[in-house]
Amino acid sequence: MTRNDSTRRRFLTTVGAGSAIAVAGCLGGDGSEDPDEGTEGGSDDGLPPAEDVDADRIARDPTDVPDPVTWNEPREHDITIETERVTAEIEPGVTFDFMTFGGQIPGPMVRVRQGDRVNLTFDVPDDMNMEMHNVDFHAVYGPGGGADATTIAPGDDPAEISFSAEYPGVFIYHCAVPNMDYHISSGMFGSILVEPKDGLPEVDHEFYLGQHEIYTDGKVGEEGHHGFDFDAMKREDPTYVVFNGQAYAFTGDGVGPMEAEVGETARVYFANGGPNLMSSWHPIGNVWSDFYRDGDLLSEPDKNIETAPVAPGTTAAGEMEFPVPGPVKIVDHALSRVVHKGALGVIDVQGEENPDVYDEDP
Ligand SMILES: [Cu+2]
Repeated sequence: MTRNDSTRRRFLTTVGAGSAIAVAGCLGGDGSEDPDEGTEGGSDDGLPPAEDVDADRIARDPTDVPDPVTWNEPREHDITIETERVTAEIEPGVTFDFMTFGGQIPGPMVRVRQGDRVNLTFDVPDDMNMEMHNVDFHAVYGPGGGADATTIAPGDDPAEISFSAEYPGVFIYHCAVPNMDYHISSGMFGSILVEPKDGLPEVDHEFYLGQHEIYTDGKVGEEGHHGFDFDAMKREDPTYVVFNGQAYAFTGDGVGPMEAEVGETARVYFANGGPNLMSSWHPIGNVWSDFYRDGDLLSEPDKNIETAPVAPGTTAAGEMEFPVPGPVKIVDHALSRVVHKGALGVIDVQGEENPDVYDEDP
């Protein structure tokens, strides 16, 4: 049994009738099956039943962002990152064994100022799986971005490293053991934000999203417990492409949309964990009015970018204004990933209509 129809209905509801995007037309109004579906992945014997979950949701709250830097002198930060295995739902009825930094996806955002010192403790509890783990920060000068010195096995004493945040920007961190593609695809990535000495522009909201691919041995929407499909990963043919580990998480049918008011501004930090696919990052019904390409926070941001490439292994940032109410849908504009694989999040913008800017009934 698949849930493709309900997934499609959810997408159509979320996108809304009359949406400017044309993909709705590709779905067919009759809910008929895509002839390609049902042939990918999975075994004829079906999946084992869904397992008990360890957490209500794998998706980190996108507002779970540390406060902006307010200090003007270098500081020291003691940070602990602990790995955690979590069985959770990718979408309702579909369970999967995730590997995480801190129990949710993406891993906790680390936020410091250029020149700050970070003392990192990295711990892999012995109830983790048999695999070694480590953490490679793209914000760190040093072997493996810290990975060489943090490689430990479950139950080992925690690893400790200390580094100076020498160069500003927003960066990814990820597990970088030899089979790192498997670990990242299971959820082991997050972001570290090194604010420039002059700080960042003030905004009303900051959101934190992480895109990644999940390669399972089931079909998309197939109820039950999905195992990991290494061959699909090697073919770079994911079952799901998701934001914060969960299909359609930040929609009305998921854990709920992100929220903003007309007249406010938002900056979205967008980590593409990959491990393999470029994201074509686009806000439907809006534009990245200031776009920090590749996470570069020193150059002047690019202006009014519609669809921005975000390479795997990158955290980019985009700022938006909200002059009119209505949903802004964040997508990977490789749209089959939106329609069929889960890459959709919504910012619900509430407030007064602004017909000077947009009038839907003139
Ligand atoms: Cu790992």
